[in-house]
Parts: sequence; C-alpha cells; structure tokens
Amino acid sequence: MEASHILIAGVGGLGCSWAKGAHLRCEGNADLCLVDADDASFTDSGSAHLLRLGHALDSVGCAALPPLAEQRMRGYSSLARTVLEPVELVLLLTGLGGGTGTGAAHEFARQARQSGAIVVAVAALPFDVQETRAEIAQEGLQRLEKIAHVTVRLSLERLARQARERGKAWQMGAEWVEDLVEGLVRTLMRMGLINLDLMDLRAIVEKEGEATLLVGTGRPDDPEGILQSALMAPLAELDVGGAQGCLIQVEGGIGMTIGQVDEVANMFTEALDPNAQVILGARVSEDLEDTIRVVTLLSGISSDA
Ligand SMILES: Nc1nc2c(ncn2[C@@H]2O[C@H](COP(=O)(O)OP(=O)(O)OP(=O)(O)O)[C@@H](O)[C@H]2O)c(=O)[nH]1
Ligand SMILES: [Mg+2]
Repeated sequence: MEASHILIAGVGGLGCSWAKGAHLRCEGNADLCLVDADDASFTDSGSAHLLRLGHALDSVGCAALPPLAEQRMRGYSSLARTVLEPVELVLLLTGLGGGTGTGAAHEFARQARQSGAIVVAVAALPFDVQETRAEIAQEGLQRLEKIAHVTVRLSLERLARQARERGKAWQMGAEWVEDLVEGLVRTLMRMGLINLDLMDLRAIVEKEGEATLLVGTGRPDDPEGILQSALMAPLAELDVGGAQGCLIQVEGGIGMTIGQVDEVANMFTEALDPNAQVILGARVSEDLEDTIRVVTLLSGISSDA
C-alpha cells in the first residue's frame, strides 16, 4: 500500500488537532487533510491538504451551525474528489457537538465512500454536562454512522477522567487516538510477518452490525495486561462480546516469537462469537522494545448486546 492511499482527515477544531498529532506519528505512510472553518486549525499543517469551510469575514467557524458546515462541505465536492481520488482508506477524526465537525464530517465521509474508499471514523462525543451539544452530537453521529464503514464512538467524559487519573490535561486523550491511527496505518503498510491488506479490512468492515477498534500495549509476557489496557479505551458504552468479525494485528520488538503472537491473539479473540471470522497479522518493529502493541477491529457487533 502506498502512502497516498491512506488519508488521515481531521474535521473541525478537535478533529484537526488530533489529525495533525496522529499524522506526525505516521508521516511518509499517510497523507493529511484538514477541514475546518477556523483558520487556527491550519497552523503547523505542513503539506496537508486544506479545505477551508469559511470566508475571510467569518474565520471563527460555523458557529454551531452544522447545516452551514454541511452545505460548505458539499460545495467542495470537486476539490475533495481530487484529494480523495487515490485514497483507499480514510481515517476520519472529528469532535461532534459543534458546528463544523457535526455538519461536515458525514458529508466528507459520503464523498470519500463515493470515491470508493473505506471510511473508518473516530467521533468524540461531548461531555455529559453539555446538553445542547450532546443533542447536536447525536444527530451528527447517526448520520456519520450510516455512512462510515466503522464509527468509533469516543467519550470525552471518559477520556478526561482517564487523563485526570494520570495527572494530565484532558486533551492528552489525543495519545489514545494517535496510538489507534498509527497502529492501523502500520497494520496496512505491507511490512509484516503475516501481511494484512485492504481486502482483509474490507471483509471485516463490511459485516452487518456495529464495529469498533481497540488498541492495547504491554509486555510480551503479559497478554492479559495487554487485553486490559485495550479494554480501558475511552469508548462510549459498547459490549464487544459476540462480535462476528475481527481483524487483529500484533506488533512487537525483534525478540517477539510466534508463540507470543498466538497467546496475545487468543486472549483478544476469546470473547468473540465462536464462529467469528478472525484475520490475524503480525509484524516485528525495531522501535518496539519489550513491548507488544495490538490493534483490533471488531465488527458484526449486535447493538442490543
Ligand atoms: N470542554 C471542552 N470541550 C471541548 C473543547 N474542544 C472541543 N470540545 C468538545 O468537542 C466537541 C467539538 O468541538 P470542536 O471540534 O471545537 O468543534 P467544531 O467542529 O470546530 O465546531 P465549530 O467550532 O462550532 O464550528 C465539542 O462539542 C466539545 O464537546 C474544549 O476545549 N473544552
Ligand atoms: Mg471550531
């Protein structure tokens, strides 16, 4: 897979900030596209494609008006088509509840699908106390979920709580998003012991039902700990037991053995439906010393589980 085939896209303020961070971790392996009405999101954007959803006079954003953002995103369809033309996988990062992300993310996803890409979206949901935002976010979420192949629902509430526990500002939740994106990108660049490719990804994302992603890290001799770290994800409620499909990538340092890969993979697939389709990939990375990182995409999860 070539770098231009994976696009990391940020839509709205939070989405752009996460996308820039995630892209720094996989430069050379993915392109970056930033979509916002607020010019502040375009600082330090390097060679990113920029889609500016505003005019000079209202550079402050779409002021909590999702329909306006959606309409402007539609107006960009021919430009977006050029950006999306070579792209096979879009990793779309956004925060719902404001104007731009809520209005433009699903429209961006629609354009990406129309051009043939797989769309994996990570959508942050507002804090519980922000009632109006939460309502707006739900609407945006429903529309996004209908279009994206996979929509990972991230709870800002949980992200903030976990960050606090570690004594960090809530924005540090970006780390989790970055791990996830980097893990997925590395999974798909053909460099593994057992290679996963786009066909594998398609097979899993096209299953009926809900889907989500998990990422865990830990010591090679502690598969249980790796699973626990994955289950600590700041996701909105979702029970992954009974999933029908699972793509799992195990990445470790030079000393990683097939036995360790097996052990970790078993730990992650135990809770799945006994007939689930499991696709396993593994790779050795020199920069992972005494650490294993697991990226799992689970699909075919029944929403009433
Ligand atoms: N508490 C808090 N929440 C934030 C902050 N930034 C973003 N969020 C949350 O993330 C969601 C999306 O925010 P943004 O990405 O800034 O919104 P946007 O898509 O740029 O939308 P507009 O600026 O309204 O056009 C909001 O609903 C908030 O819940 C922040 O600094 N503090
Ligand atoms: Mg904004």
